[in-house]
Amino acid sequence: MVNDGLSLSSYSHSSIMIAAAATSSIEAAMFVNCGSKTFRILPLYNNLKPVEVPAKELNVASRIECSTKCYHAGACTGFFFHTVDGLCSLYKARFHSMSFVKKTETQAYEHVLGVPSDCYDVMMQGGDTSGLYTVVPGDNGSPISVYCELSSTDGGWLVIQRRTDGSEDFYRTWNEYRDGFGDLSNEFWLGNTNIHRITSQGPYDLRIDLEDRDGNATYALYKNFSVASEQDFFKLRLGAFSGDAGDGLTYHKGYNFSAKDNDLDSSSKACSREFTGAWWYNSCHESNLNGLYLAPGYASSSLSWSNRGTSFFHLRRASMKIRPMQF
Ligand SMILES: [Ca+2]
Repeated sequence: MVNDGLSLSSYSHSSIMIAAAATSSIEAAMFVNCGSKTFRILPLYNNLKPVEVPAKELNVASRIECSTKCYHAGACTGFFFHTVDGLCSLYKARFHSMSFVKKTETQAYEHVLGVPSDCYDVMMQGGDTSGLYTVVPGDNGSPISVYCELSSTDGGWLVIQRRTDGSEDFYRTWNEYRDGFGDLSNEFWLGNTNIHRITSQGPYDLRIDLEDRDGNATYALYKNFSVASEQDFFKLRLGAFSGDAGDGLTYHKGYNFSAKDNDLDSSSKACSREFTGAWWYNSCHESNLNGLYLAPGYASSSLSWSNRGTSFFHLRRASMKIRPMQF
């Protein structure tokens, strides 16, 4: 075992691939119930072991027995189970706050808190109907009302933005984007502070669904999505792209959020006012999902997306949603 002391925040993509590759064979064992506690498997952390010394370590016959030990160990928040030698390691800290080294044949399970911290928790606790839910992120701050997209095949998504019909005004101020606005059941922005709090809990996938004026639907998926705090200007953090929509967001990676009353972009112009939206403008954009709804004229001044800046598409619908990066 190489003690390279990797922390999750500084992970290379190859490390994530190692963890992700282990997911397919263990989907049947996504979670285990023990008493009133549910432990969900977190494949991102599989084949890894925390550098931190466990609160307790013992040999057991199965992961069920390991979860029982965790259940009875008071403050135990999760465990790592070695599927070959049966070593059961109990921890009292949440995994996303730890550093890891490689350890093959290890599965990671974390206790699902009583109150869901995102829509994946809602799903794991039995939620199967899309709609409004209340979540409390791991910072134990104030509850957040969210819209969860839940389905038996591809559920657990927390929607952070949606455009459908132009009924909501999206040309708004920094504070309105910070706090969120709109109707969670239709058009809205969840709020940069809320998005920051949720995505601070661990690595998240971002899925963007788009529909152009002719009804053609495409999507873009990004690994490792998060939004920084207001102190750090709600900077966009983003990993690898996949999908059939073209990559319209990587150009914005690492840039501040800007609104019409707060120009924090890298252009000498104010991109927010130039393109009548609020976004992580660079100099200026390859996507403008908070732009005016189907405004006449150039698509780039409107709710739009481009394929690496080559051609801009007017969009009729758009939505952005997140879930823990573990599928
Ligand atoms: Ca500027």
